[in-house]
Amino acid sequence: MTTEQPDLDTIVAPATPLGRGALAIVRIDGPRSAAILQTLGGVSPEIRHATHIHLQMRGEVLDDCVAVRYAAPHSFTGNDLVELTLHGSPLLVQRVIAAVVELGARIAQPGEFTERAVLNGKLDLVQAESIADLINSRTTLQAKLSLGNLDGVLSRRAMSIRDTLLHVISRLEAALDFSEEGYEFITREDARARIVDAIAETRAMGETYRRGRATTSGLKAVILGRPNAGKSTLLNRLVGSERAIVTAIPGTTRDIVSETIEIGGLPVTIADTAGLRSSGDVVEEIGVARAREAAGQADIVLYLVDASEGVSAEDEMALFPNAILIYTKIDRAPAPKGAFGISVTAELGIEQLLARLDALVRDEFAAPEGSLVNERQLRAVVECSEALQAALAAIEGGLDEQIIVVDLNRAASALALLTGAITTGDVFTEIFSKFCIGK
Ligand SMILES: Nc1nc2c(ncn2[C@@H]2O[C@H](COP(=O)(O)OP(=O)(O)OP(=O)(O)O)[C@@H](O)[C@H]2O)c(=O)[nH]1
Ligand SMILES: [Mg+2]
Repeated sequence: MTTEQPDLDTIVAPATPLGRGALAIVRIDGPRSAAILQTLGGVSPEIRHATHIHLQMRGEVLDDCVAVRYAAPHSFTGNDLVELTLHGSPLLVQRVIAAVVELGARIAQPGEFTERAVLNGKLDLVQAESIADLINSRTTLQAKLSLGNLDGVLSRRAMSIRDTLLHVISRLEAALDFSEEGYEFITREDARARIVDAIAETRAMGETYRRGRATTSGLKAVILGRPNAGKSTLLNRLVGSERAIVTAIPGTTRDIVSETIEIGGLPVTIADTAGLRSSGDVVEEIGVARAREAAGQADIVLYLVDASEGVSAEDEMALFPNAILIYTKIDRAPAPKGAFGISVTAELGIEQLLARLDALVRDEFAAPEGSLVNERQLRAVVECSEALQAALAAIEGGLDEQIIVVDLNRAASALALLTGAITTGDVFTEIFSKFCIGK
């Protein structure tokens, strides 16, 4: 059985990157997908059975492939859907797609498959967003967060708050209906307690955003210090290659040199910068300005001081109170008592530094499952939280049920907006335009 959706376009796109590989997948979604497969393959495979098919167009062979046909609503999108696993040549993929288009499909917009899945209630918005994040994830921790949200951890959290609010709303409304008889279906104290709980829970959700964002986008670390402190040497050691030029001449690095490595399960982009001093050299001055700017925006600042020189008037660590102070070249002179020191040349303190960074990233930035990961999600939670505060003020001020219900409804709608239970077209466009074609 297939569902008739005559108005829906049939769309097609490669689901795998256009390159050479063993296999390439083309997806066709919509009411004409099965008929198109029938025309190209001469057969209509049984639903959900991987079937070997020779694809032809006007007698010309396109490829032999494995086709799987899904019938609405039991597919990723919820529509009739066909997946063709072709040989992994961009030429074959293009020819098959051209044939499918000739038979009445159109090329899909970016994110259109996922958008259809959301429209058909197969995924909610948070889950759809987590597909994009999952595809873009570079570390296991990032993947874990996205998989959790795809599995509905965040959505369930939001929905459980919403359920509580709906519980309170329905009882307050029932009381309104029977106000003349003086019935009460929830005490004000009980309603208040539930609102207070919901406020605490939304606040906790809002607080996950900083970590959620850090985890999905990765962190920025900046190595700062005076010329010759050993910044470039440390960068090279951390990334494991001669990424930056190292010389004994102070003022070697001018531009920012950066490289991304994994620390504490997150991608951390480490930037090596120009040594801080006023040299009078135009190029160097620009480099120093860039170094300060980068450090101002960084999540982590490593401030390096040559142990044999100590801190001088030109040092600027006071401007970066959260910086990790590291004495360098301790093979030549010891770090001051109690201070942390390294030597790249003698391989001293490097393991400890890495362990410290690892702990810092895990303790301060790594997101637990169910964290908010983007601004859209945060906006919804903040809006909910504001409406709940208003509801609390109304209930504590002894205002009418009607007024409390308006605020609670606003809070519940904000949560529905988070998962896309109610959604405007604009939000959809914004979210799905960030996907690539075929997703
Ligand atoms: N003995 C010793 N020398 C080091 C160590 N680390 C760096 N050096 C030397 O210190 C000098 C400066 O190193 P760089 O890494 O270029 O210093 P920098 O802070 O990047 O300097 P600028 O780019 O000029 O700001 C080079 O000659 C390095 O070989 C170390 O741990 N021990
Ligand atoms: Mg340098």
